[in-house]
Amino acid sequence: MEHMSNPTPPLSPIPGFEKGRIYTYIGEVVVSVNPYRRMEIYGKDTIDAYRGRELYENPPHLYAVSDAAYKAMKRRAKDTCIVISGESGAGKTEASKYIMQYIAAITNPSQRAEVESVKNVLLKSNCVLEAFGNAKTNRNDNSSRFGKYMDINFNFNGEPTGGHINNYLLEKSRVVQQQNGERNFHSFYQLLRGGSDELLQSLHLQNDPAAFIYTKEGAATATSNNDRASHKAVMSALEVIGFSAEEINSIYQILASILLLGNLQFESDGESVQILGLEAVGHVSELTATEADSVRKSLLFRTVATGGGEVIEKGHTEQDTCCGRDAFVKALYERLFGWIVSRINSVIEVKDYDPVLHGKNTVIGVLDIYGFEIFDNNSFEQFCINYCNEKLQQLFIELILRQEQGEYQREGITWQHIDYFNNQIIVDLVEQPHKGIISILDEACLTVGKVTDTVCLESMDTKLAHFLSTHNLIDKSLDFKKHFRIRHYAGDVTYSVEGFLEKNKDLLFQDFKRLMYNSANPVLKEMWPDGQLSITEVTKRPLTAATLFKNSIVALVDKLGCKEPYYVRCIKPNEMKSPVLFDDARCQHQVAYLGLMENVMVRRAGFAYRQHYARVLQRYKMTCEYTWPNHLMDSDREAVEAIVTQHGFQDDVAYGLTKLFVRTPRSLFTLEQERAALIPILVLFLQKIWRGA
Ligand code: AD9
Ligand code: MG
Repeated sequence: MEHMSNPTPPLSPIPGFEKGRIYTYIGEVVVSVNPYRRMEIYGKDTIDAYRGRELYENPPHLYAVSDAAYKAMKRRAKDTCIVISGESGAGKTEASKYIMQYIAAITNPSQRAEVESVKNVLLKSNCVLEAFGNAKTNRNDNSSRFGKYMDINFNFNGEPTGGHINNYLLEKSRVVQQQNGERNFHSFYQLLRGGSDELLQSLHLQNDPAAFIYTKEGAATATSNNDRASHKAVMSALEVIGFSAEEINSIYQILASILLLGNLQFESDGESVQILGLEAVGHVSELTATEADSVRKSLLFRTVATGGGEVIEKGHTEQDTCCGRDAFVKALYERLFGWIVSRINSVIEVKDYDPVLHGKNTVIGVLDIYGFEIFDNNSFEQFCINYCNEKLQQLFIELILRQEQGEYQREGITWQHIDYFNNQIIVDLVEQPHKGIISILDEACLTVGKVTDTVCLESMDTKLAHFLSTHNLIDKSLDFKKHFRIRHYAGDVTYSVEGFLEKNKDLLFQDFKRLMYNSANPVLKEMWPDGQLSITEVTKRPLTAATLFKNSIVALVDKLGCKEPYYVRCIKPNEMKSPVLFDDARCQHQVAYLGLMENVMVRRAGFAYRQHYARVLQRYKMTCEYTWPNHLMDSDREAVEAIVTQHGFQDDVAYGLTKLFVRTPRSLFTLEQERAALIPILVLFLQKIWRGA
């Protein structure tokens, strides 16, 4: 772990990685390197070793930071959060699961049934959300295609009483199209490969992903996921969480409808559009509990209100039919996902909690969101994902600085300012009202008439001139006026502007909403409350996808900002998913953009370790003749001074009002070693006394 505190060179080949030492610290920030292999460091013994211990008492581990967050929450009644960041495939989701498993393992020692059941649902929810929200991408076989923030609620005893999951912008475009070598969401393959013949028959499906347009691309794609086993696990998780048989069936009916709708073919004779093969329409109507003729009509026509208030049906062009259908299935999937999350929330929400009766309710939040992405072709989704990562980087900078500064001020210690690379300017470039990229996109979407993606790109060029002139942040370039490039904190990303406006508008004909609202299936109906509006009541200008996303991320950052933060920074060691390859250049790049060097510098200017005097004393008093077994000094602080002086590292510490600050971990290791050496002697000594008595 020493390498992190040595800035030159930033990261040289690390023997630790091959030996399986995948965690290190910068202060309290855990830096983790994805091992790409199963590690024997998450078992019960390890959990026991970390339970209730301080950060430096054990080798670096996720469990230590989880314990720190838990202790802060329990002892000081603080809301805390653990923010996990890093690029796609760096290990965020795995880390979030280990954190949750740890918290589950160390709570509720008395095994109270209601607490166990909350824990069980929290743990099982991962499996379900991953099935519906993750997919194989070219970066990660199990890539999160949605952002997840989970609050776990605790009562005054520190036992989990419930939780709440917030999900952020599911990448729904994946339902209809995937890049070469990628897959649709796992859920489709799990159903097709794992569903029983009987189930598939009832859903009018073949058990072959290659038979469906939406799953064809991914059908032959090798993945490390076992779809059949996962299907079983998801079914059982749904049951454990409390989904009824009808609800589970409805979920599969929706998935099947999507696949069948995707296979529909349309034909135009120049005047009107027809659906080829009406049998499938019949199946969709059966699966969605709607009228076959209504399904057909929603696909081919849209109801419009004329200027005079008259309502008429207007036939689609063939292209509109396809686009309308794609928008419909994307919305079906997105709403299904949203409904699953809210259904889980309804099970785990804290009920009947009376703060007067039960004491303060505190939370630990765990954030696992999609990592920074650069693909060959980057679209609107990558733009949103990367903007979100910019926001989180902002938060990291602010909190880490604020936390340090605040701590030194509170304890009366002089603080030395360290300069950071501040990515605020890139955040502004994207989100600034009236001037940023999102505003320009929104304006283009609201403009009546044909504003194309290219026209929008042109207007970016003029409107973003103020950014261009002062900072070389955006580069409207390159070939054929279809791209623009942003200098993100984590690297340059070239976005293809094609489809940006359509994805931002995110239009769905009201006819589809009404169709679903009129379904005889209550689950489906519940997902489409806005379908009850008639065409004349529909709000004309709903918020755009980018603005909705921005608002949700701003709210998230606010939420995190008022909690005590703990950080896990994940690093991807190589592009090959190899357990033995440590690509220096790739790692150095990540270390640089994650701001880890500045983080190290702040810690070096400051102190790596700080602890309350009483706690230092309790742990190390045996290593000093003046403090063992008890000290006779006026305060714990003086006793700690005696320990520090006896070990000769008085130049490496500062004495705060309530805490001892140690500059380098080395001093602490000396103490730890001495303590470890003394323990057997002490045990012998105590045994002698005991026998003598
Ligand atoms: V993304 O932004 O959602 O695309 P993540 O979440 O950062 O990404 P993930 O946790 O899914 O990455 O990790 C990718 C893969 O690395 C996993 O599927 C595992 O195969 C592997 N991995 C990650 N962390 C560990 C670990 N601690 N032990 C073993 C790991 N394998
Ligand atoms: Mg993930």
